[in-house]
Amino acid sequence: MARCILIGAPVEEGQRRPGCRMGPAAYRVAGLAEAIGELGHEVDDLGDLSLPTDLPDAPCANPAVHSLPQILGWTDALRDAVDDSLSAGQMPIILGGDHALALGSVAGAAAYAHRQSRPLFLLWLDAHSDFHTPMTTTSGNLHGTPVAYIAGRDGFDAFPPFPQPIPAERICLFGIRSVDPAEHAALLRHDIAINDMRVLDEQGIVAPLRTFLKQVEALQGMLHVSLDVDFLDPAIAPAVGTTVPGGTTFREAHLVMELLHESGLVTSLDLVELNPALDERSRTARLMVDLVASLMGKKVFDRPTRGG
Ligand code: B3U
Ligand code: MN
Ligand code: MN
Repeated sequence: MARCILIGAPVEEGQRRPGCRMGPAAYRVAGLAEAIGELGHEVDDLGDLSLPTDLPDAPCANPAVHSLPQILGWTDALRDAVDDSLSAGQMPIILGGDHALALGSVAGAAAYAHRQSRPLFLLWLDAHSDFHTPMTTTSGNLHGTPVAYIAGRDGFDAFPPFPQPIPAERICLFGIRSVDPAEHAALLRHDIAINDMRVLDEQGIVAPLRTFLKQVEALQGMLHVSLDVDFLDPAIAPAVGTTVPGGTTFREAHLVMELLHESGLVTSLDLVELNPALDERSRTARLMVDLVASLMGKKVFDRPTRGG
């Protein structure tokens, strides 16, 4: 059984639409702690992190970029919180907040993994590749940049150096269907596993996910999972600012979570981009809670684990 710690991260400066700051509260109202606790896990709630008050002055050569000082502040806070909870033997579950929070959460996981001399792997469940740097983004929204930071790309001069960049072969993008031209060009130069919707339509979700999980297992790695609400089809998960049609179905998403549970490999988790102001009677928040329950071991019917 895991010792989970919920970390509220009311980050919304990584994009322009207000509302993500209410995400942590929406997960609590939707019963996230109770759902995890019912499965027999220990669960604590750290409450919400707050933005440090002494924000650095951070000019950026790309005039499109906004809210850089705030995102730098959140990055520090998230990195320390995730590193501390992993160091205390807990499984951090970050309640976002937009995806810019992963600049810090994955940095925290990487700092801890580095000290333990364990390889860290990243599973990015998202409609987007989030592979911009602050220099290439045209929207100026830093929630589109974490994978590039984590992979050690140039262009993050304003940020602390990423503790131990994750080699491209240990990163898996899963469910993507919206990639900007600059991201596309950069992805071609990196050996990141790109399971876009074309791959998932053709092969289903099981084979590509098992391939990646086997790599994690072979190296006894740690696995950080970053779940963006827009990984899901907007028909079942409307509460997100950047809906992209053609996302994963309810059944595919649960199967991903069940396979992750069976693997026993997940060591930290982000829940990002939930915007409760766009939700319909909490249905997206409740779906995300149900998905976390599947990830933490909830089953329809308990049968012996199949090999694979
Ligand atoms: N690639 C676009 C759109 C985007 C990225 N992440 C989200 N949207 N959620 C950008 O703005 O960087
Ligand atoms: Mn994202
Ligand atoms: Mn996204």
